[in-house]
Parts: sequence; structure tokens; C-alpha cells
Amino acid sequence: MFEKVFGRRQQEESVREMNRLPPGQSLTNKFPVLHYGPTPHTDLSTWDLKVFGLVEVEKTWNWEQFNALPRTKLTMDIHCVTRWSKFDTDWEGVSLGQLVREGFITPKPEAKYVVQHCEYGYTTNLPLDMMLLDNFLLATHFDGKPLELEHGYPLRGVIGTFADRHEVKSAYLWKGGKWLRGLEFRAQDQLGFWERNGYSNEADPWREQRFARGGWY
Ligand SMILES: Nc1nc2c(c(=O)[nH]1)N[C@H]1C(S)=C(S)[C@@H](COP(=O)(O)O)O[C@H]1N2
Ligand SMILES: [Mo]
Repeated sequence: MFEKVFGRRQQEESVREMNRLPPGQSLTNKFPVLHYGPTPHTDLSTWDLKVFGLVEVEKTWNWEQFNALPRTKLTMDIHCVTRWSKFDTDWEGVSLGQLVREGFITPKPEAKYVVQHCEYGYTTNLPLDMMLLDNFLLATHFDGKPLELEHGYPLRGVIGTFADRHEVKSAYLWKGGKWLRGLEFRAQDQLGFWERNGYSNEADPWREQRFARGGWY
């Protein structure tokens, strides 16, 4: 936003005044890459997404089937626990909330949490009710183009905040798994990779829930 006209500092002041900059964050116009381990090179011909656990019918969608699901575009601000925030980012993909509302996935009544399973075993967990909100997307595109390899191609979870809807619960960016291959519906919560390694399970950027209490950070 305003990239050509204003410098970074002025843009940051502007989002701060609009109450869009969570505490302890600063604005970046770059898109930093952050993950643990190597970047997978996915072959779309063998790729699939498994929906399993506490759902009425388990699903395995190949790339073609996944792309036939109803699609959504949305604009969000995203916040990384390493203190950068990026504003007005454009995403396209599939809304889990819409899949549930339209009957493509039916969670069992006991399902309260979802674990995102990614290539190489990365996981992250969220309450089901948060993943059904408009600000969680199974994203295939960023900024009008397919995701770049290192940002999660071909599919990632992404969660952010809306400029004008602060009441919608949100989380730091690590709660979106890059190179997503599975969604596991569960009755009990199960900590994901960063959550087991000292990060907050709630991860609300407005409350600065960065690290778990009692963690070693
Ligand atoms: N599969 C996988 N997804 C991941 C991670 C990871 O290590 N592996 N790191 C998370 C973290 S800590 C962050 S901040 C975001 C970063 O997304 P980006 O690299 O697109 O900025 O991805 C999240 N998703
Ligand atoms: Mo991160």
C-alpha cells in the first residue's frame, strides 16, 4: 500500500494510526521467508490433500479435485512472530469455512481442533472455530500468482487480520502451514512444531502472545 508514494516509516505511522499494527510489530514491504528445514519441490501429479480424523467422511483430493472446490479471494494483514507485519496482502484459495458450510467437509460434533500436516512433518494446530473464520484460507495464490516455492507452493494455510474487522480472532503467521498435505480433525488439542518448541498456543498478535509461559525463551 502507498508503496510508491511514501517511505516505510510513513506507511508504518499510517497503519499504526489506523490501529492495524499490533504491539511490537513493524511494517515491511518485503515478504520474508521463514521455516524450519528444506523447501520441498512438489510434483502436482502425486500431490494430494487428506482430510481425516473426526469428519463424517474422510477425503483425499488430488490437485485437480482440490482446484474444483469453491474458491475465495481475500485481503488481509499478516503478522509474523519475528516482528514483521505486511499489510493488504492478497490471497486466493479455498475457505475451510465455506467447505464446511457447503457440505464438502462435515466435522463430527466432537471435533474441536484441527492440525495442519505439512511436507517433512511440520505441523501446526488451531481451534476448529478459528479455522472456519473468513481470515483463515487454504491458499494457492499470493498477489495474483501461484505461491512461490518457499512460501508454500502449491498449498499453504494462511491466517491474518482484516483492516476493519478487529473482532475476528487471529493468530501469528506460523499458524499457517506451508506445503500443506493434511487436515486432521481432533477432539483434543495437539501442539504443533513451534508450539512444542516454546511458542504460544494461542498466538494472538493483538495480545502479543508470542511465547508460551514457562517456555525457555
Ligand atoms: N511447513 C512449514 N510451514 C511453516 C513453517 C515451517 O517451518 N514449515 N514456519 C511457519 C512460520 S514460523 C512462519 S513465520 C510462516 C512464514 O511464512 P512465509 O515464509 O511465507 O513468510 O510460515 C509458517 N509455516
Ligand atoms: Mo515464524
